[in-house]
Amino acid sequence: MNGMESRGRFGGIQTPRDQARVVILPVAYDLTASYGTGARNGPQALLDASFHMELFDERLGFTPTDIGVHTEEIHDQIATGPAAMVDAVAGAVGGVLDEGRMPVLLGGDHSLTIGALRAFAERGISLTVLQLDAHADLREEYQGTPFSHACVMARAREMFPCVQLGIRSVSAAEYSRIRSENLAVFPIRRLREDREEVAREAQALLGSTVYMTIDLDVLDPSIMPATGTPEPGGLRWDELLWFVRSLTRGRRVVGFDLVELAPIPGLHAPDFLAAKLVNKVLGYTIPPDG
Ligand SMILES: [Mn+2]
Repeated sequence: MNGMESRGRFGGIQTPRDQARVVILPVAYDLTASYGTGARNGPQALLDASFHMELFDERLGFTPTDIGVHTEEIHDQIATGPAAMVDAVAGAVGGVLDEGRMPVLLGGDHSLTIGALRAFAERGISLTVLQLDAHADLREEYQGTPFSHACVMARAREMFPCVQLGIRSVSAAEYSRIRSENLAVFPIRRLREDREEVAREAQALLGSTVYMTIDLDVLDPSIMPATGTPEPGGLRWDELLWFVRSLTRGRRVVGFDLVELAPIPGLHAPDFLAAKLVNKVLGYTIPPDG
């Protein structure tokens, strides 16, 4: 049923695009990286790792990719800058939406999310953005562009309501804004104190339709060192899966992205983690029966 085995395709399988329910868009982009670079190599490393991964999910009892997954060629960085990159991503995601398929973006820089959300906004799709991240990303502008990875959630909030979890690094201005506007930002401290209560509060804020953006730096650097701006005190693997599952259950997830994988040569565990996370999220959000 699955297409021919091939590297550069998620899980080494390829369903023809016109039969796929999910289209994976790998985007090699890190133009706005401010500290560690190399996120442009993230998509290739994730896809390579996914080739060695067991596609059957032993907890779920099925193979998430059986729903039909098509991986596009890796989109290369557009040198003309962040705004052009956001436009390109919006176009690619829009094409997937117009075919009635679910877009999954692999980054690359977190600013890709702005383009993805714009595609939904342009089509009048209403949704809530669920962000899992160490950073609030609420800066209006950063290093001369409003399309920086540090501005993702500022742009997202112009389009959609947002729920932010796992946050443990904010600027003074971001801190003030979160307080004064009473934004739905759940710091990691609260996730640790009482995750059931945080999940209940977040569920009440999420609508029935969700777009999820996962910045890998939400995880602890001990298991995810391969990211541009690692922050200590992050989630463990099982904690992240618990939140993803709790917050998406019963909701329609119309798309998601996994960003900021910046592979470390010779250290393949983070690449494998990222690949496995995509498979897990697919399994949680789209059961084979629809
Ligand atoms: Mn981040």
